[in-house]
Amino acid sequence: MVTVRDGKSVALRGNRDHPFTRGALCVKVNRYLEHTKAADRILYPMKRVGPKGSGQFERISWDEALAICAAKLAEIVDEHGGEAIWPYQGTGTLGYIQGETGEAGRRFWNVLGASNHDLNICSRAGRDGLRFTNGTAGGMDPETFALSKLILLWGTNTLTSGHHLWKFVQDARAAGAHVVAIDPIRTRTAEQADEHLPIRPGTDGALALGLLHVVLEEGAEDRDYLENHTLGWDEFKAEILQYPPSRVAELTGLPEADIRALGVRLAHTRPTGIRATMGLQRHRGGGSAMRLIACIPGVTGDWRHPGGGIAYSTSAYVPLTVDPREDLLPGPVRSLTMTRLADELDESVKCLWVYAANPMGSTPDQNRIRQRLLREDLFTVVMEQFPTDTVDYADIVLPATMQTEHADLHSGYGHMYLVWNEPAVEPPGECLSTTETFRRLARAMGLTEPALYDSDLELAEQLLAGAPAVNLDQLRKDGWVRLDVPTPFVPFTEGFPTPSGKLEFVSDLAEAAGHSRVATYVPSRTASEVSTRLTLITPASHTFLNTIFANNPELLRRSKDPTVLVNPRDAASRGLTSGQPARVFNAHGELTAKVEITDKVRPGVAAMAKGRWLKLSPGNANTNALIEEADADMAKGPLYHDNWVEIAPADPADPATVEAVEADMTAGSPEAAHKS
Ligand SMILES: Nc1nc2c(c(=O)[nH]1)N[C@H]1C(S)=C(S)[C@@H](COP(=O)(O)OP(=O)(O)OC[C@H]3O[C@@H](n4cnc5c(=O)[nH]c(N)nc54)[C@H](O)[C@@H]3O)O[C@H]1N2
Ligand SMILES: Nc1nc2c(c(=O)[nH]1)N[C@H]1C(S)=C(S)[C@@H](COP(=O)(O)OP(=O)(O)OC[C@H]3O[C@@H](n4cnc5c(=O)[nH]c(N)nc54)[C@H](O)[C@@H]3O)O[C@H]1N2
Ligand SMILES: [Mo]
Repeated sequence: MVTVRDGKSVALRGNRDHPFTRGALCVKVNRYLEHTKAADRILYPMKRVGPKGSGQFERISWDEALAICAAKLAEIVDEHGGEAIWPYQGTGTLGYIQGETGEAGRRFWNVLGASNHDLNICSRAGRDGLRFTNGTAGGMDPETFALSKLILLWGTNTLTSGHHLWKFVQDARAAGAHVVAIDPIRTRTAEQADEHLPIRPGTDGALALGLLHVVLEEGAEDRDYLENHTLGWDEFKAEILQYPPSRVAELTGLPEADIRALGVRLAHTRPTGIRATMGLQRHRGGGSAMRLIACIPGVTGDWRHPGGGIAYSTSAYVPLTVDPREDLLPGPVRSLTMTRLADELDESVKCLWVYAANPMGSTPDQNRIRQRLLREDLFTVVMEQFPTDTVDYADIVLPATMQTEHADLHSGYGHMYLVWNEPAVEPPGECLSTTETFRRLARAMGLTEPALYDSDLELAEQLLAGAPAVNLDQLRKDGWVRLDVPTPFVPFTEGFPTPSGKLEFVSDLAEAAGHSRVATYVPSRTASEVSTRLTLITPASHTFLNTIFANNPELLRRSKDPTVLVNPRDAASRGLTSGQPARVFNAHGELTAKVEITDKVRPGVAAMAKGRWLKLSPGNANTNALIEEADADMAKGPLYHDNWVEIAPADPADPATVEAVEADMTAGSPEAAHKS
């Protein structure tokens, strides 16, 4: 909620009446107003005046910017066909009107016949894995964790990446629940848990099978549930029996006694709630791991109880879609894959249109992407709020509004509410919302399709057609509404949305898609090899939201990054000392970071948070310089936590050492980000 005085936003607070957030904001969003007014905010359209990548621009009018874009798009469609345009949309906003879920702009792209964009960068591998088991990625209402007696926080850093859930974990604890974090890193969440299992990365599927092995040893499987609500138990049971705790201990690097103890606890604690989020599916075997973990409640019968089951994302419950009007397409178009930018941004692409995305900072294989963006015959447009590393490669930059300045409908993928975002202030400078930019662009191109000109409120009405119980006027007044589900919400009481209507331990769909028919353990890349190198994990930063806020001077200071966490054993064998600048490198690239020697990471693991801006980092690189462009087992998901790296002390004479860049940053920041 924004307090406005004289047309200016002066205060921001959470809505205390909201049942899920209860008014709490995170360290980042607490600074949101400050961020909307930041000195480096992009306020006007700009065109490139220096060489590609130089970040040198001059201000132009919207009329000129639209005329340039319209002419260029028309020329490309004429000469190369619409598929030469790649609308590269990211997750900068998840709003249903302005963001990825609402397909903002998609109708416009369909009229031009632009390539389709597969926005698979975040959570698709896990989603697909869950769908094979449950028919949907939707699971527990996160609020029902308050009712769980055993909570497994599995590959998720709740206190950093979704802290609103924590209150419900604490409520459960107050009622006697035991909380276990399963994570190769002792995160702040793991620190707060009752128990931490520092699992070897990418071996979670093996752990799931090992825990179920103990459940069987205890005779605690729910036979009635297995018989009536699941498919393929005999085959799956045979799979489980291949993973006794002794073998699982070897695979996961966890003590056999700990696996056994958790298995016994799982066997006898109902309800058990599993919170497994995106962290554990950023691996080669990530989709299969989610598929397998989702089998646990099928064996224990946990779906019978509120507070039992698995929760990944609640997006599947949000019934809002805006019709992207595929009928406007001139014919079938190819799909280009968000995580495959370095490969697929080839000569066949003549225009890269980036919005709510920062591929230079977010997408794997940064160094190859940079080379691609330098191509002289590529026309690059970036709609942005800030002068990101991607903006530096733009030919045209279009200034974008922020949340306080545009209308939107949100859901959040961790709760069961719809939220309305009413603009609180006028946009600064000449910033425009995504929808308004596409409306103006359509006009500049002389397009006559009426659906391209729907207003934000018309789009909101269309979205809400999927939720007949929700009235837009009421929602605008109240700010939020719970989805049309009971409280407490227990899913799958009427069966599972799978082909068999049951929870599927065996899946024909999985087999048809080239996976094992029975849910099985697929190790990650780095878990399937023995090596002296380190597995790099690059999870959420506590102070940034992906690359958002990473140019805020205070949050940048608080991040204390770039830091690479290394276990004392691995530091010793490399001659590393704490606080020392080091090179982190592999075949794809390298960066400079300060070494932190700590037993927070298990041996064999190096950890660095995601999200830094390259130009505010030593050596002009962030973790994505080290991430190979390679696919997870499902949905071509990225492998952000599944790469080998080496670490060596940095050459003190190298200008890219941490100290040199820190001195640089304090001298010029945040304007340092503006090169012109
Ligand atoms: N502060 C903050 N919050 C955020 C974000 C942010 O950037 N900053 N990003 C948002 C977005 S877009 C997303 S998708 C979510 C992501 O949030 P999460 O789903 O929490 O994902 P990650 O941060 O990638 O990883 C979570 C944890 O998984 C662990 N992990 C990595 N590999 C493995 C493994 O093989 N096995 C197991 N068991 N654990 C593993 C990591 O060590 C990490 O602690 O967070 C959202 N919230
Ligand atoms: N190494 C590593 N890399 C990762 C990950 C990881 O775990 N490790 N996680 C990945 C994940 S989970 C995700 S979701 C992706 C996210 O990657 P991206 O899709 O690139 O998303 P962000 O970095 O959050 O934001 C991109 C830009 O959107 C802009 N933006 C915000 N709101 C708006 C708006 O309303 N309009 C416009 N035009 N722009 C806006 C912001 O200023 C920001 O610069 O990153 C991935 N990158
Ligand atoms: Mo994400």
